[in-house]
Amino acid sequence: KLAKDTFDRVVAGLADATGASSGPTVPGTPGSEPPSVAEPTQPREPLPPKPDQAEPQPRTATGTDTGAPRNARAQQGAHLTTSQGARLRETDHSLKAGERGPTLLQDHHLREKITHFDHERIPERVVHARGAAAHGVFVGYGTATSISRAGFLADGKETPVFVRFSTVLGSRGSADTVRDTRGFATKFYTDEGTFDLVGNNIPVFFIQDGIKFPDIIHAGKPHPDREIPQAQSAHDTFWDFVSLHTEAQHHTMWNMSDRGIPRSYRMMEGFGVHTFRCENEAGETSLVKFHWKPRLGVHSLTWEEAQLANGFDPDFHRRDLADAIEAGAYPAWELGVQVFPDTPEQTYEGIDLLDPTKIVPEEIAPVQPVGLMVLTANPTNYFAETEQVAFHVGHLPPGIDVTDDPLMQARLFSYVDTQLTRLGGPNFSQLPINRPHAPVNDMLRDGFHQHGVHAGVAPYSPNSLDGGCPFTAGGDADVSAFKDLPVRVPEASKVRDAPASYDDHFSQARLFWRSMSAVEQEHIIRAYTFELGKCYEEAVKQRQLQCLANIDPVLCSEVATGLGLEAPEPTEELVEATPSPALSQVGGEWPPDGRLVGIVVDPDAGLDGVEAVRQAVFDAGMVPLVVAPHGGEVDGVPVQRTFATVRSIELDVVLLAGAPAPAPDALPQRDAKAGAEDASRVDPRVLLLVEEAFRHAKAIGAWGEGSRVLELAGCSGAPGVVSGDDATQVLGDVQQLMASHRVWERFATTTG
Ligand code: HDE
Repeated sequence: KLAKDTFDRVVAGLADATGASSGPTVPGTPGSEPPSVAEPTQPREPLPPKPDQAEPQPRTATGTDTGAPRNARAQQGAHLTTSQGARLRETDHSLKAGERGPTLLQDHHLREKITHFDHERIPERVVHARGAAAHGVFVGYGTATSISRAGFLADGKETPVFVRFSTVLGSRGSADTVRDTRGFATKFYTDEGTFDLVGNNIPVFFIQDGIKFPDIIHAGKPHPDREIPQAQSAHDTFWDFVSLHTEAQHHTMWNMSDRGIPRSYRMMEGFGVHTFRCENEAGETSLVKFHWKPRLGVHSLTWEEAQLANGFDPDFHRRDLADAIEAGAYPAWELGVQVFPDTPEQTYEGIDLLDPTKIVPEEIAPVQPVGLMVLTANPTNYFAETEQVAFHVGHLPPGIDVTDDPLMQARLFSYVDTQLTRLGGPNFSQLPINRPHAPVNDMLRDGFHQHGVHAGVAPYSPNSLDGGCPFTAGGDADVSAFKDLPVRVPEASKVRDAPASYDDHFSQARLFWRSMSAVEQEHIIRAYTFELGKCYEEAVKQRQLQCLANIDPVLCSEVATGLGLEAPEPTEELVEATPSPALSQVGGEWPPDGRLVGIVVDPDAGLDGVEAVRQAVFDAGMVPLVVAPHGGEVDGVPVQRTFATVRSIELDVVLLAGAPAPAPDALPQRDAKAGAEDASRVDPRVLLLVEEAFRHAKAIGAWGEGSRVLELAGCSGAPGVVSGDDATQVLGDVQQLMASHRVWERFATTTG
């Protein structure tokens, strides 16, 4: 309830500020303005950014407000200039000795233009290279003030945020829907300094100690000889490593589950992974794990959808995020915390809180909501913002601190180090997207790409020549971060080792497996079978089967059968694991905001009910897409997709308002088999759409002639397939089915 109030308030406030309506507005849908694209005839100022691209207020390198308008860009005036501001007469021809002669070295404009172009690319991130991001706002509920004095958590406090989602293994140009972990990194521009919560969509990690990070990443990345496969874990080096380094098995199980192929960034959970230490006003500390809970629920693609999307729309997640924000279907997450007493053991119910391969089930430590984040604006420029944003685990506000988790400790070192190469020097925090919104007065000086024009003569402390400025906070605990909590370090000898509790590598993988529904277990079995089936080395497959035997014998034997190998006996005792229902994605009902509803029409048979359904879809906060044999309009209704441009993966629901006959340019017809004659009377691309939507367990609805398509596709009367005479009634039934995301009973299972 609280979250809903806050969500409505944020969205309403935004509508007031921008004059935008809070409902979806896609071109061609009722209520939206037609886009105006005119050929330019006169010089004019650069186009202003769209309302969904409002960036944070620009600051100077030392943190003060520049007074420049939001979205101030390096584009001024109506005319083309050199980088020095000299007006250019033309830019289409280089300076040559005669029309057919050689190009002259003195052509500064040519050289400046080409040289800059030559240096447009910067090194991509060594991991998490492929990403998409958005601006938004975080609103505190005030419920966390008992554990942390961080000001951004106060009741009603609004803090601008920038969030970057990513895949881990693929390079910048790789596909979005690969099986992988997703990054979920949030920059809170708090009044007390920037807080980066650099998390993932999976709450555990492959390794317990940061020193192993290059190993797991080298194993997961493409093979060094052929540089294949791209953005995949289905290959020998990955499974070689994780089957030998068995602490990776829990994370691997999550990757093989539906969590490895999210439906949308908007429908992922996020986790801080490590345990943090929080401190309240009274100086009391507690141990805390951060969780992001999506308002739309946690949903995934099917494996076939993910594979199809990699080809048909490699930008599937990136497009989904930007479209939803542009349509006004703002994605939202509640930030929650699991809170544990800060005891010397740093364990909870026997679970080691410093071991990043372990979760604490929500059933024994509930996630308590502390604020709401709503993403409200797309980046204005991908490179300037999404590419240049630099996160760091050590960017912490007062009241939130690190722990001794050895993975976290290594990260504290790594993130600045990587930016030095990636962003070309130590001044990356002066880039607009990285500038804190709190005033900065840091005494850091010079270096590549220094934008600050620092005044004064004494960038050192103590000084008297600049009047002793800037002053430290001294003993004022309210304002100082890095308070250096007096946490006791156990008396110990230097040692390259881990505590005994880190030796348990299988019990939580088993807990996860046991918490899954039969459908989810089936998906996990098939994922392991696929991934290991893509390996060449039998020794690797057998070693991974041994790990599965130590997790669950049924899982192991099903995968072994798929691989045609013997299932080994467990080599470790199978500890009984109590299932955690919170880990399953099946069950529950969720809002349909921003979902895409395809409406297939037959222009030759009229659009009975289509307009009413479009309006109803729109009113429900979803996006109607009319699908027809050709573009343009049908009976005055705009067509958003043709049979040539639509594929099932894009649609959450398929509605059939007609049974369009094959177009002359359709796919080759089926040959004369039983029933083929009937089927050939409907465009085969429509049948394919329905067949795929059915296989992907999506809701399907039809009315009038559309019901004939269901008959021909052989799915009439099946679960989740609705037909009737009244179009809006059909839509109503379909909407109910959509609330649970998939028609789960359509999936076959072996374990249920
Ligand atoms: Fe990262 N990680 N990481 N990581 N990580 C990077 O930093 C690293 C780890 C995560 O959208 C890099 O700026 C080490 C855990 C995200 O810009 C790099 C270790 C978690 C992102 C780096 C870890 C993450 C990164 C690459 C083991 C989940 C993308 C570029 C000690 C809690 C942030 C960069 C963005 C990015 C190093 C482990 C999440 C190289 C050494 C655990 C979401 O510095």
